[in-house]
Amino acid sequence: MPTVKVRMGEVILISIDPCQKFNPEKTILWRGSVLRKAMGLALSEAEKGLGKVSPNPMVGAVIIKDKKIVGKAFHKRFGGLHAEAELIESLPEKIIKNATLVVNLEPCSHYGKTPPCSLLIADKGIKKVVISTKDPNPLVSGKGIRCLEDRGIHVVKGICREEALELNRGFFFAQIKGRPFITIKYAQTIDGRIAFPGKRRYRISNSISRIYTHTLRKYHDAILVGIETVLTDDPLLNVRYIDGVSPLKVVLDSGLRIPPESRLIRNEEKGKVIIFTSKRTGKRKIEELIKLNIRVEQIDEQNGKLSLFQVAAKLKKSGINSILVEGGARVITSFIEDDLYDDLEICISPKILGAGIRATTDHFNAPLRDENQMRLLTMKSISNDVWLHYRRIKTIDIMEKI
Ligand code: AOF
Ligand code: ZN
Repeated sequence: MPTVKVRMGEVILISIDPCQKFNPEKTILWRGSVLRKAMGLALSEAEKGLGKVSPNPMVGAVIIKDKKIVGKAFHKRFGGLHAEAELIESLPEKIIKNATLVVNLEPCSHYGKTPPCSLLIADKGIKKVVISTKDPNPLVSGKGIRCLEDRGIHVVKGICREEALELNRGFFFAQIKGRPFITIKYAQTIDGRIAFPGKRRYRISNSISRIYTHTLRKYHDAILVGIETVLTDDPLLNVRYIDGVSPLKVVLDSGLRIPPESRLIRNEEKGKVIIFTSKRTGKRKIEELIKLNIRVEQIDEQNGKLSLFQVAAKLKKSGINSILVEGGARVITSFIEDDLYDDLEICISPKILGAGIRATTDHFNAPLRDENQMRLLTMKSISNDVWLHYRRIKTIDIMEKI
């Protein structure tokens, strides 16, 4: 039975329960919302590629024949077959002929790692293709749709568009804007403190909120923190408590103060840590870290801090479509000051600290800047904590143009 599934708290995604045993014979769709339900299933399929396909988008596909879903597939790994090709290869030719294909992204039209899906679809005699959105990739953008229409295939567009945009927001945003989608996340007390003064460690959010934090982590390609956070908290920055692939871990460390014995370096999963440091950092220190399998990138400084524009550009070049900024205050302030953020995920926990550090530092002064206007996407209570998810109007405008 179709269910309403809430993913990451902010998206209501109509989907077929993925735990339900898939029985193509019995899956008869209701009239009227047939396409939305089929697209819900395609989106659930697509999401199975989370953590495995980036920087490619997550794509799922479904075949409908005689009003029944007869097959489903998804893009399984970066460089592998696209969802449509996976699906077409898995079914007999006579089933595919004259069928309807439902897929959450415009089928591609380029010769990349695999031949164009749009040609394959046409060759196999599919008569109707249903998509959520255009592919913003300039190699495809509209050409896949045109290729299908030129071959007499009816293309229905815009089904579950919002959900599809949300699922691949990093991919869409990075394609259009040329930088990763950036989410700033922090937990604060009800008196607005994110930490004690000095180096004392203190946990603000509750243990159930922690699971949500790890869910946020697995929906991003990279987690970024400043060196102060590493020195104070000695974090692992991986996905725990839930299943999921850990993102790339990024540390901003202009003086390369990171201790080789920190957990981030000791527990390093191969090639999963990048440290950005200044061009003034001595070669010896850098070499020591490289020997430990850590990637170190030297970048320019602006106003005494590392250039976040270069950080964002280098990460995008490394295939990172989305970044979760996890603090501390200096780093959060810098991303806001440099206009490099899209979403805010703020946890408010019923604790009172009195003296302590705020999310933005004192020198920061941006009263009522138009740039910072946001829309509340969701508000949820997790045990005793409240989570606010905001998105900038600027970012919403960009996504709406797709
Ligand atoms: C589709 N179906 O399942 C995916 C698509 O490097 P390649 O050759 O795999 O091409 C990657 C691009 O193809 C990617 O940037 C996006 O535009 C599109 N991804 N297209 O028809 C799929 N994953
Ligand atoms: Zn393709």
